[in-house]
Amino acid sequence: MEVDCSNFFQQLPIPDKFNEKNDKICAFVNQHKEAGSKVVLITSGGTTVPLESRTVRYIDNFSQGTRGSASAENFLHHGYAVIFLYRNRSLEPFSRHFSRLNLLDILELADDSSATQPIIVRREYEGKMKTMLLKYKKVMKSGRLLSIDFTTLNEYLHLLRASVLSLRQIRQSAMVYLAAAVSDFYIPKDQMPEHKIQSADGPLHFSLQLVPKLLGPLVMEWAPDAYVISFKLETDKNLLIRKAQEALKKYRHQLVIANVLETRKQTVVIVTNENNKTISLTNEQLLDGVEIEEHIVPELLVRHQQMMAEKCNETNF
Ligand code: 9Z3
Repeated sequence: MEVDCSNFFQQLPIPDKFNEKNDKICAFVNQHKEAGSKVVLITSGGTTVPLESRTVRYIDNFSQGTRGSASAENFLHHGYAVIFLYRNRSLEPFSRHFSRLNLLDILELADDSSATQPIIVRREYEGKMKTMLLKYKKVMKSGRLLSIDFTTLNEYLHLLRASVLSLRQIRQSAMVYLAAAVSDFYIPKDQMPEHKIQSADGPLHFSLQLVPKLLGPLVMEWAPDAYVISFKLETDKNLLIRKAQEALKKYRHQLVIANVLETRKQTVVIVTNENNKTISLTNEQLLDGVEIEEHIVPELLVRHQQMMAEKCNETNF
């Protein structure tokens, strides 16, 4: 569906703390523009779609933010500055390695309650904790990670547009990596009840409107020089590559990463106008804790570098 994007945004209420978050994004991009760094915007996790203005109920999705947070660590490792636009309470880089653990089970009280360090990390977690803490502190000290959270679709869309518009100024040094699972459907503000829907009124019927595809304006208007990567998710593997190719043709961005829900941690296909490249982990690699993002990100760096070199040659010519 073709959209008049500015009309669509006009009816999306400005979310709480938007200006504060936007200021942080702009300051971050300015800082890295001066440093001449490459900056990637990573979107991660799922969006909620509220059913009431004073929200009690909402529609959500499966995404945990593994793809986004693991990719963020790999981009940081390769020297990129990262704007991590993530769903509140989904996985975040570095801390994600402890997300399945209860914090209180990681810590221990010292035998001697008067010890100078009364709380200690349990021995079995010490090694991993130290490794991640070192990486995290180093990244934060270098100022290369900015994490900005969203919950609703509305918040996500406003923050996405603000981040991409801000990246426009660094032109081809910007990459946009759209790993978030964003709802395709929503209830416009003027069709949403204000108060909690009453079960006493009987079965619930509501109709959801289509969210316009914003990849078009993102690529053509918001940051036309950026290297843009979208994701295509399907549950039917027979549809996957065709749908990814169609998206590439329609939105004219650089690359689509195609994945099937159940196998997304083991196999992805990198789809470009030139060819398709499958990246897969063996079962042994998976058991050894290898993550597919360790292989995806280096592929993207090479392609981004190539595009930057080509654009640079065009300008010199
Ligand atoms: C993805 O396909 C991501 O790889 C996943 C990662 C969301 C599957 P997790 O967060 O999962 O690690 O649990 N993201 C994009 C999904 C999406 O909604 N794509 C739209 C589509 O397929 C287009 S932008 O139509």
